Amino acid sequence: MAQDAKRKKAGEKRSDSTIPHKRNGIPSAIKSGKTVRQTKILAEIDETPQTGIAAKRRRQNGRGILAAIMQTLDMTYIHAPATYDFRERSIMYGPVSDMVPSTPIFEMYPLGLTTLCEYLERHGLRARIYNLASMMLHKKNFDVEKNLARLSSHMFGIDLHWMPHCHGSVEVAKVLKRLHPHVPISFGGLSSSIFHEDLIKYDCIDYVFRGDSTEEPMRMLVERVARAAKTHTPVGDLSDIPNLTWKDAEGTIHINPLSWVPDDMNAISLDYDYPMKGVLRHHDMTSYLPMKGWLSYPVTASLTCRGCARNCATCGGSAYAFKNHFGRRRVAWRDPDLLIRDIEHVQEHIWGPIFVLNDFLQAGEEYTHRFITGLKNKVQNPIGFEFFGPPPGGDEFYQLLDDNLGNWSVEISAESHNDEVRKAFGKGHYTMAELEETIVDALSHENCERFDLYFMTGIPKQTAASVRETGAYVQHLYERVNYDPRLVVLTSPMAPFLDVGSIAFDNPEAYGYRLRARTFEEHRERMILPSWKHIMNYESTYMSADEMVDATYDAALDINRIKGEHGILDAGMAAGVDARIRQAREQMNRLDDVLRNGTGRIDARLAALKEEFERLSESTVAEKSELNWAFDVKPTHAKHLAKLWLSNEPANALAKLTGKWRPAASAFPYPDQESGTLSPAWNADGTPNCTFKGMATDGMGDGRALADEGGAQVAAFGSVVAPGFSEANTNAAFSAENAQLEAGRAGTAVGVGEAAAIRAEAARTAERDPLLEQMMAEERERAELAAREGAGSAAGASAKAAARDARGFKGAGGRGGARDARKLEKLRDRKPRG
Ligand code: B12
Ligand code: SF4
Repeated sequence: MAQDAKRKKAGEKRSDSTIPHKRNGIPSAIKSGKTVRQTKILAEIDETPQTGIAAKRRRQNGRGILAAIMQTLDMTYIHAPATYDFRERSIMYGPVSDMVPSTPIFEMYPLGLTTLCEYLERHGLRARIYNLASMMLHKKNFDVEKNLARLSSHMFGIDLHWMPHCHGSVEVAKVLKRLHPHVPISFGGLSSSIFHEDLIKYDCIDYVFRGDSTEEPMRMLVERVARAAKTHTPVGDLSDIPNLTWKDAEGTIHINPLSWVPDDMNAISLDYDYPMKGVLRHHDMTSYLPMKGWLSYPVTASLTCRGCARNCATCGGSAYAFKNHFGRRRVAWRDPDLLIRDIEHVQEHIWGPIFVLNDFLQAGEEYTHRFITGLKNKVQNPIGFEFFGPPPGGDEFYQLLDDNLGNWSVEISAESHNDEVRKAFGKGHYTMAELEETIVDALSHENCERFDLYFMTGIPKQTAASVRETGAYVQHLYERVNYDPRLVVLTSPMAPFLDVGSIAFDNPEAYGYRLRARTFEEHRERMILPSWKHIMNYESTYMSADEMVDATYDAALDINRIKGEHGILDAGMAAGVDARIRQAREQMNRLDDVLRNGTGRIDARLAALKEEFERLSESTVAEKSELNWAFDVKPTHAKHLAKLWLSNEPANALAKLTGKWRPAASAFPYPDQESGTLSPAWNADGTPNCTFKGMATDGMGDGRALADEGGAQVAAFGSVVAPGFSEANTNAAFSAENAQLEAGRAGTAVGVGEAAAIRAEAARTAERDPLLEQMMAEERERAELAAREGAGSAAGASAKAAARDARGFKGAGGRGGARDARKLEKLRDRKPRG
């Protein structure tokens, strides 16, 4: 009773009444006993025939207690699919993932899982990654519950970094809690940081980490939870762990200050040592794979920083979002020497292309020079750089790339060809004319391998007519570069969500949006609607959802036709994309018809369309393998891999014999994570290190702030600021938010419900429509059925159903992806350079 009253007071709701209610790994509860459900599942495993895993388990029984002790890890990170039961549901995801290598269930896990694991390993803890989404995609009829039941860990961590995982992450947490009721479950990632107050209210979630740097806070918690589990003592008070939102033994919610925001990114490992050693240690490749088909297309990423100096209106990773929701007031850079070493080390073992993400040009001239000249004679894999606008220095800068790299590529997202629209989006810091110049400059350089240019539909002020003009603009652009096939233009919709935590999400009306989902639960509901048009959490006042779908497909058709006609894209591939776009459009019409004119349960009506939905939810707006770059495997790769295997396998086996896991930490030394250095926007002596128009009074920091030409404050001392940053190219809301911040930063307050990340007026619920109501009624029915059958949740009911083969989704990788990439490279090579 007392517990219930406290929970009510804390605003907590019981989302799963079947879960025995022991809070957050209170270790007195960490017993060897299993729940009825867990015992049932393990019994089922043991009743299976004398083949496969069950038989293997029996064979391993001889190792008994030793193996059981050894197999309990301190931490297991699980990456969930975006929609948990995607294998059973019929959803036309559309082109939501066409611009990333993943399939529409977004099986790629955040890079942070590798840095978290490595950091824990380095500190004597044992951690692994378990990419559940990848397992569900790769393995026919993969049984989620049976496999999750087998995991043995003192704590679980589930990433909710990207909002599309709001459905899958929570459903997996529910299943895990049912199977391992005494093991605490933690959440983390950018979206978790925003919705931490909602997440902690779930019975199945014990801890939520906020912020973009959780390695050290996580180490503090895992150490305590693991120690408590081993000694059968309580975890105790956690109020000293930074960035943590948690529940105590009574279920009372606590929000610790978001005070752990390191100023650089040098204490973490991005050298891919951990995942390679992890695979060898656990003898399990699939659960570490970052995406479907990765083995045939082993792409890797290098991150230059955490945070961003720009303020694009719809971006949940903008300076605004980082400042308001993740407590970051300056960009945290990775030292260029470390970045170079990361790249060198990665390519010893992995032959795929390396994407250098987050524009390093923001860090200034010195950083740029050190990084690029430092790469000379060290890069053998294809390498590409993401820039947020035309690089300063134009031709001279590209010459620097040519002088130091034998093969480089560039990627820029212009979003719209229309300067007004781009300005409203927050990319008014350059004009389209300037972008054209930079494309011409880049392509005039011999070593430029490709230049990827992205457009996006659904951004502020963009009308359907403007989207449809994209084709004509792209035609003009290709004419200007003489149809150089190294220029690869792509377009996609802003889908499925307008980023939570972005300026536009927090101020939708000011940016011409009507939100269809504001709260966490509303987002979860939308994830199971019939198509991407329905799932979207926003509608623009400049074009309806239907207009957006149509205009997106039209623009994509035009761009594809231009590329096909002029040999930028292989004619066969272009014809395939053309057919798929047209079929996808027809399928959307058929779906509307089924929804409008059909009767009975919606899920039953959609079931017949499932196969087509899957086929038309990839490579629609563009051939997905266009994203791929060709690469070669060299004998040195085989040599290094053999060396890695030889130096790890026998040692791992030896450790196993003594009932231990051998550490999988990086071989390189890294310091512990701390806070400390100043942002490149400010010099060490406190003077501004960027173009600004004046000083203003800051309500947050030390009183100083940068001001724009009108004298308005644009950023406080110490916060992230891009050169040329001004109110004109961001927006009024930014200043308004800054004014609000004087009273304390939203999302970083420590009182429950006080200055929450989502302000009260923004947290009001969105309007519901009849389709959503009907689908939610169906979900309730499923949940009731599941409860009667003892599975405990709607998703559990689906999971119990025989899982269908999910190989309908291909992703950008696979042998087909690599073959297409080679074909396209040959096209590009035909073009005379210079
Ligand atoms: C790099 C990047 C990517 C890379 C990701 C590489 C990778 N595997 O991580 C690529 C290009 C593949 C990508 C794709 C997408 N991205 Co992206 N991406 C970014 C970018 C530019 C930087 C992210 C970053 O700095 N990460 C570093 C830090 C913050 O994260 P991290 O180290 O991985 O993890 C740390 C913390 O987040 C936390 N954490 C993370 N997981 C967990 C789990 C637990 C249990 C705990 C405790 C902590 C924790 O701790 C980690 C270690 O300290 C941001 C924009 C920005 N400026 O931030 C957008 C951003 C994150 N992406 C975004 C989106 C929407 C996407 C896509 C969904 C787009 C799409 N529709 O295709 C896809 C999803 C891909 C998928 N899963 O398959 C949005 C997310 C908004 C939101 N809240 O949902 C952002 C904010 C902006 C944007 N629109 O691009 N992205
Ligand atoms: S440049 Fe814009 S879109 Fe890219 S991460 Fe920064 S704010 Fe987001």
